Amino acid sequence: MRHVRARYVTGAELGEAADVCSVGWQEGTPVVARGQMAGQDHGGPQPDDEQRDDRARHPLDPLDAREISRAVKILRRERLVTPDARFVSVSLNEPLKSQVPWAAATESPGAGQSGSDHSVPNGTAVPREAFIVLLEPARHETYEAVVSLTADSVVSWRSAPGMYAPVTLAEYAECELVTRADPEILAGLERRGITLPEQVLVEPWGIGAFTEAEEAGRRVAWTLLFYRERPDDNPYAKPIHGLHAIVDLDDMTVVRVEDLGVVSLPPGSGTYAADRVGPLRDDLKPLEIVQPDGPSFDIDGWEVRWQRWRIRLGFTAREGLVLHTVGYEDKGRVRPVIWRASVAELFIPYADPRPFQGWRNAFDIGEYGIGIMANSLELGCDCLGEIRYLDIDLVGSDGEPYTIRQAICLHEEDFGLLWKHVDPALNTTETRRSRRLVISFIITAGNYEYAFYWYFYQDGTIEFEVKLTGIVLTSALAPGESSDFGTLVAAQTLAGHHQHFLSLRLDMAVDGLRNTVYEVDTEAVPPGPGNPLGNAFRPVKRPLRRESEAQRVIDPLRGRYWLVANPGYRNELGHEPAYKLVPGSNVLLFSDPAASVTQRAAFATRHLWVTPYHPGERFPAGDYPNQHQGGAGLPAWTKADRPIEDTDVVLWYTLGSHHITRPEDWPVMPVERAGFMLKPAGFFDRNPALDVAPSPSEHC
Ligand SMILES: [Cu+2]
Repeated sequence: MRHVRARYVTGAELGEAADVCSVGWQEGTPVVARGQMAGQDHGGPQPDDEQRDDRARHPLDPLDAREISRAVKILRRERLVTPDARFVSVSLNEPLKSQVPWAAATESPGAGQSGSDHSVPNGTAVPREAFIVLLEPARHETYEAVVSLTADSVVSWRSAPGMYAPVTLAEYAECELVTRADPEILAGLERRGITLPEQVLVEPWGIGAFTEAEEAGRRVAWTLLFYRERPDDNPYAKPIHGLHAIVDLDDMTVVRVEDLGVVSLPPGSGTYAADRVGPLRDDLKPLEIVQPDGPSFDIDGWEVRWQRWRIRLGFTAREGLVLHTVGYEDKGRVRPVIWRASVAELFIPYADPRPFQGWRNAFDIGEYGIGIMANSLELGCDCLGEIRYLDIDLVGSDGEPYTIRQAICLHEEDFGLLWKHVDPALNTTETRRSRRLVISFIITAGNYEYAFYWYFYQDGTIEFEVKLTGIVLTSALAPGESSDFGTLVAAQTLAGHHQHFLSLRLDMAVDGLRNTVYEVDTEAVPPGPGNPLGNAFRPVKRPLRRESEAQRVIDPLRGRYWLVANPGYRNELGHEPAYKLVPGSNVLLFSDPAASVTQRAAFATRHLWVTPYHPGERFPAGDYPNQHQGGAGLPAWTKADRPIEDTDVVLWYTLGSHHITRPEDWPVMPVERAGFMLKPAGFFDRNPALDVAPSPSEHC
């Protein structure tokens, strides 16, 4: 099923609703002020379809294809955008918190609001704006523009000097063609016995800080080459050793080619397709998820309602899925939990120190963008049960919008036990099954797949999980050669050890915007008069008062977690309402502190950073990590050591997955998981899932 866009109220309908006098949002029925319905009362022209569409959107709805088109059209009309300009992204320029009713409501005592009334304060419509990143290859410049769709004009336009725009999908494809056609590359391929360049896979990689003097100021990428002996082979089975092109992406020319010497191609084909792996198991009986009455959630435009949860969805070219205004309905009002959550960086450093292999690291968000890598889920079998999908609209390099159909997946899952107790004396059993709402999207980033899941539970818990799969990155070894920096997964095929670091940007709003973050460790009490039996332990809660105090690492042996509390309220038991961030398994960077890769990914040197909210602070490695020398983002902002107590805070959680490769990861890797939880801790007065009904006995 396709998602249903919010419905615009026609002028005729509005005329019938004579008492409508303010601009506002009500349950699925956006209405406009009578005064704005020109032609009805004021004799002006009818609003055209485009303006009408503006008003039918919630302020946080992602831009649709028509809005993307209009934004590009307005920018081309008002500014000197050359025909060669390449559009990197056109995404919603998100309104200020104060412009969105949910946030306004969270500022007042008794945080939260009833239902989902989206009335805009003061009767003024929130302008729809697009944030555009484009590059002018001939000028070697990156530009940022804000375009107002409401005012039909350019609000701001500036170049970003010295910043290198991310690589677009079109450039990625063109770089492959240019590299394959380069005479030096062709000669290098021939030296390796490869005469079919069209079967060579070229992967452009971000060059980071490794440019040479003659490449200074140029927007370049370097390449890894792989070969498909048969067109349907797995290219990563035949890494082409030692042949690399440095490509100027603006000019789309090969700057230089390096040939480090020939190593023969590994013999394997690395196939994993069903028709090429031999006999398939045939002993699984069907397992079907049936929801005869459909799923229990509602989707209204980009708002999702399930059980007590209220969530708005968004999507950007850079971050992919975004959660907005996550709230939990409690005693008749929606209590805010998160203002905005997304994966803000995805960084993968590799361990191998050999020439060029040592350059391998990727900032999949800052150098490319994970929204543009989203899979269309119609082709696979990624979710099971009653699925609802959302399409997303993005911009192509040429400024034309395109749609990724079924990019976001929503479904419910049975998740085993929610709670249970048997009272033997009464001979009673109370058992509740857990159901969770799953909101997900999956990307293909070159060799790897990342599947991102947000889970919402009936007891107020939110969980984030990433599933890593796809194909491990390989390099070729000479026959008999081995390496400490990877695992031999097939003859002459080294799967390099590496790590994956996700930076989750969690703009929290626990019962409102003013929150304080505490670190909570558990400590043993020294034996003595207060602990005569030596058994005592207790949690010790310490507020993180300034940014310098809020750069922390996990400590599982102390049971460390971080509490995001609202000091302005108390629950019925006297606790500050809070959510705790509970780390799962995690790891730190192994690269040297002085290494350029560490400098560029300094956010990954800590698991938790807390900053005061600033609308311009969105990406932990800075706005333009591509070719950046390092130090941008979190390390730069937090130098100011701003106070973070009882204020609007953003948590940045670094989630690391450590990947010492295994033979079992080849030729395609079974899913590896990593994640963390946000759990209510004093947010409620008791188990909030007591009111979940027992399952009908015929289902047990
Ligand atoms: Cu991995």
